[in-house]
Amino acid sequence: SIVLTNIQGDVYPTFPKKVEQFIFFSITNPDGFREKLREFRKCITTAADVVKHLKEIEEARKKNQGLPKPLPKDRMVKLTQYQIGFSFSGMTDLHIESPGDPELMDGQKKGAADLGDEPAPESTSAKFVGEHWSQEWREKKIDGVILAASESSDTCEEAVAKAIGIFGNSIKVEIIEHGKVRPCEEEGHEHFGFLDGVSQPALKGLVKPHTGQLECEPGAIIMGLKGDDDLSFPQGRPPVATPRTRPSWAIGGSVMAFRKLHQRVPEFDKFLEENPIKEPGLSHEQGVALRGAKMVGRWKSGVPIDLSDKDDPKYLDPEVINNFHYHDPTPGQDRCPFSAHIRKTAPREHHDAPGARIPLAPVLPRALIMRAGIPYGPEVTPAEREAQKTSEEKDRGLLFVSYQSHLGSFGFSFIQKRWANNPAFPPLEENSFDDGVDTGFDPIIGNAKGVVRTRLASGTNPSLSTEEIKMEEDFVIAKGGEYFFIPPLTTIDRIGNG
Ligand code: N7H
Repeated sequence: SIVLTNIQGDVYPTFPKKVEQFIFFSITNPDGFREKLREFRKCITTAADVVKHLKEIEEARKKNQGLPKPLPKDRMVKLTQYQIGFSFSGMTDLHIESPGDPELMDGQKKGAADLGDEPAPESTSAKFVGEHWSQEWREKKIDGVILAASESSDTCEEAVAKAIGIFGNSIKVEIIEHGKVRPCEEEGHEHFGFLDGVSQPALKGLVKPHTGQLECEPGAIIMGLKGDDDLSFPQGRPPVATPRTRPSWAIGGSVMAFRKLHQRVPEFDKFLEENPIKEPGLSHEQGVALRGAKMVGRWKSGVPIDLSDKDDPKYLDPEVINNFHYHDPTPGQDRCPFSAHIRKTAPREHHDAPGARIPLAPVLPRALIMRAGIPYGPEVTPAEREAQKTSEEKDRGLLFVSYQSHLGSFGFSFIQKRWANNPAFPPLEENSFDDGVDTGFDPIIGNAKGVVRTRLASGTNPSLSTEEIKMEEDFVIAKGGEYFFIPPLTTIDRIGNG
């Protein structure tokens, strides 16, 4: 059974938030830390708390129906939310055993070249200077992270001060990352301008899915629950799912992937301006917007291009917005390119070709992640827009967060490495067309530094599927990140009690 009071609340159902700070710390005194953790434990927001909070927000919304949006301040439900997690070095300090995830244990820095963030150690190409992890993310020892999320900058700042105050000198604050939703109409949109947080998997048994919403067993996200499986592919036989063996202290836990992803917004806009889709009856602006929608798989509003070749608000209905499968009427890419960000990272229904080397069908319902990121950094300035270039002093992007029960089998790093960074995914013999052109990179996050300079992606031109866009620059650059085990509350108690 699923005990919501034992699961931390950003894992599921994820914190509703406007402002969030991530406090990355090292543990200076493990015994002192355990003692302080007993006090901090009372502040942690559980899944049960968030579920209750979301119900209150919904009720407040209903009461406010007909009133102008956003909700008047006095009717807004306020809650400061906290979560805590540990990197493998922190787990070692606190004598937490390993939940058996090699990438979590190695840490993200060691895996950065594999994620495509850094050239492989043997490559010394000067071209890639400035596109690496930032110095602080390379050098700091990160043992854990505290998330503090709230409704306003002031309340979030207070929450951060309170958390740091509780732990006192048992920790050293190494890095703080500041996330904030974008202003006014852009609220909920990431910096390229697209609505984010539209498609989230519904955990079976916990959430009644909207029409077409992707569903997964809770074990894909939360350790030890149904669906926390390992898959093997014995030759000539159907794939075999084996439940992972989890020690009791890991049940209810999850792995958080944190990534600081710098976004080059003026450069992305320049690329679209220079590569509009040209079709009779389409203005330059419409061609620019269509190219962007084809690269992402949704219009900026969130409307999926698989459903509509126009940015039509009638598709924004929650019962419609996720109701597509890329298979209607054929599994081709006339409407949504195989390379589009949302199709690369969640291919939905995929019909395996007979004899496919690695069948995708059993992987798809498991390769779903819970996303809980937030934008960071300032809005693009008029000077940057004019220069079509990100200013050296401005850093903006996404503090990407995902939760999964295992990173490399089906979680974040599986999706990043095997799908987004892999120009041959989905493989040609499994595509419905065979014209000798690779699908190409995920144009948004596909990443292969030190291997290729110019990234190609096909399928984004509806009248010419073989046309490849050539991206000389990356639009998203990882500046740092780490993986954290997010323990269940009973294990937080166990750690606190030494
Ligand atoms: Fe992505 N973007 O603005 O283009 N993402 N993403 N993402 N992403 C999604 O459905 C974006 C990143 C996924 O179920 C949307 O919420 C940007 C990483 C997955 O249909 C938009 C960055 C990874 C989905 C963006 C970024 C993923 C998804 C559509 C980095 C994992 C759900 C809105 C700066 C490795 C797909 C929505 C589905 C959706 C964008 C990062 C994965 C607009 C800018 C690193 C699984």
